[in-house]
Amino acid sequence: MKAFTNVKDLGDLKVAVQEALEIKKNRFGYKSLGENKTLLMVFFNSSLRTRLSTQKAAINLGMNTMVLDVNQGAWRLETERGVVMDGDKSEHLLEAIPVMGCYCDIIGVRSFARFENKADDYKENILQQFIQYAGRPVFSMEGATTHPLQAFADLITIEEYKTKARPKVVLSWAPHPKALPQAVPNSFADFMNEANVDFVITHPEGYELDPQFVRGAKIEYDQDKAFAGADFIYAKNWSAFADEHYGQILSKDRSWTVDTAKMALTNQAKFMHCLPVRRNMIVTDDVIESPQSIVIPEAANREISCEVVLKRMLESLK
Ligand code: AN0
Ligand code: CP
Repeated sequence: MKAFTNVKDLGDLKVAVQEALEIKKNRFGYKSLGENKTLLMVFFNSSLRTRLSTQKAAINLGMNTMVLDVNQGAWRLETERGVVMDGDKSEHLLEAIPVMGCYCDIIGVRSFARFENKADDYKENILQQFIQYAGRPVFSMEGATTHPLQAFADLITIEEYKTKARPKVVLSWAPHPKALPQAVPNSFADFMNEANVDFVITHPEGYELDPQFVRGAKIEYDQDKAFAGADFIYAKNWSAFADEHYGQILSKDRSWTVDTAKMALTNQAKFMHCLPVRRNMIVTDDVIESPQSIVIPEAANREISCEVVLKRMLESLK
């Protein structure tokens, strides 16, 4: 595997989930694979889970890890070609990326949507430059438009907790005070559309996601109707995708917050969220603390989804 940015990079998803469940039983089983190999993690944005779970996955595989927080201690990076660099940016990505590639074998990159230019975000301007110029396998640790390590961990979690062959999985928009990217819901839809689940997306009008990720998924604008009979509720906020409102907050309607009354409409659904989560905006204290909440095992599976990706990348180096 030379790049990991979306579901297609995993090939057969059933095989990938099986591989994940095997690795989970024996997570140090490939410790020699990463011997004398170095992972570089490059963060343009904050992280708790991705930072720790990715390092842990690399450690499981016997790798060394290095972390660069671009905004803390590195030179400020210009990302656009052709700019006269007479401002506050001291170095260009076009030098920085191949230099980073000199010091490592695999690179992970976190670079969120900037909401300045929709076309640049949806071209994955920064991540694609890493893929093109690093000379190393590159994986997304959440790009501008996708968060595939999260969605893969989510799918593994659903596989572990499902009680029927084809569960009903509902992706629900929920309110949040700040504008958030569409990466998490995009990737969740990308993966659920390839999985054996009855997939429904619910959100207020105006929050339609990019059709390349939604594909044939059912859209239900009435949250209560969507929740009826659900086996999994996956809550997440995102900002608007439509051109005229791109990156904007259109609603902070707290009637969309996932609470006990809404969960009572479901088939005793498990509650999921990628975290970090704002309590009593996205989900009430009661729901996230209830036995139906599986947000912690979901986060734990980030180590496993990443270990599968790193293992496949290490195998491709040989
Ligand atoms: C980010 C997002 O919504 O994309 C990261 C989630 C994993 N969340 C925040 O910025 C709060
Ligand atoms: N879910 C997730 O990616 O969390 P972090 O932003 O803390 O890495």
